[in-house]
Amino acid sequence: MFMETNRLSNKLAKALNNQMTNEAHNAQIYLAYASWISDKGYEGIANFLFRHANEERNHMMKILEYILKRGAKVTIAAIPAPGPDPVSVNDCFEKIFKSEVENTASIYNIVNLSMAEKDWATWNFMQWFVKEQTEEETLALDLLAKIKVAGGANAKADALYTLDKDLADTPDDATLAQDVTVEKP
Ligand code: OFO
Repeated sequence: MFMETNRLSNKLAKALNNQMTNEAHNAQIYLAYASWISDKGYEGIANFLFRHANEERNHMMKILEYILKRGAKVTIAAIPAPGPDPVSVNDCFEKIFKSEVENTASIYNIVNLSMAEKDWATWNFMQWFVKEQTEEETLALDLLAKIKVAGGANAKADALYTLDKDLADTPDDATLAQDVTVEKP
């Protein structure tokens, strides 16, 4: 008999494996939207979204590493397709916000599970994702604010042109309320 070295419950291992697929799915969404918008000629926005696809893949890898390090089994599953292309830049940003909010719900679900099981290692690991999701939602809300100023669903070509230029230089990370200081509001 070998000694049991798996430090994750079946339930948590399953939830974390699912979350890996969610992150991969989100990477596909960003890739699809970036390609769609690049085809429309908005390279600044496309670049921003391509960079973000990489972030989602990194999230997936982070979870994969964690599962392995806790001695549980990683199962690589099929990634669901990203769904239909957006119909406008406004629709694209709304869809991004929606998928980030859904992802937050699924992260919170794992936090709840880890708390119920008193698996503090997983709880602690997941706090990085809780903060990351706050950042991702802030970023998505910023996109919605920008497209609103540009005219929302009726945004005209010149406003979209400016938005495209703006997003080309937008940093990948948002500043969170908890990171704000008097010196750096
Ligand atoms: Fe993985 O952060 Fe967005 O979804």
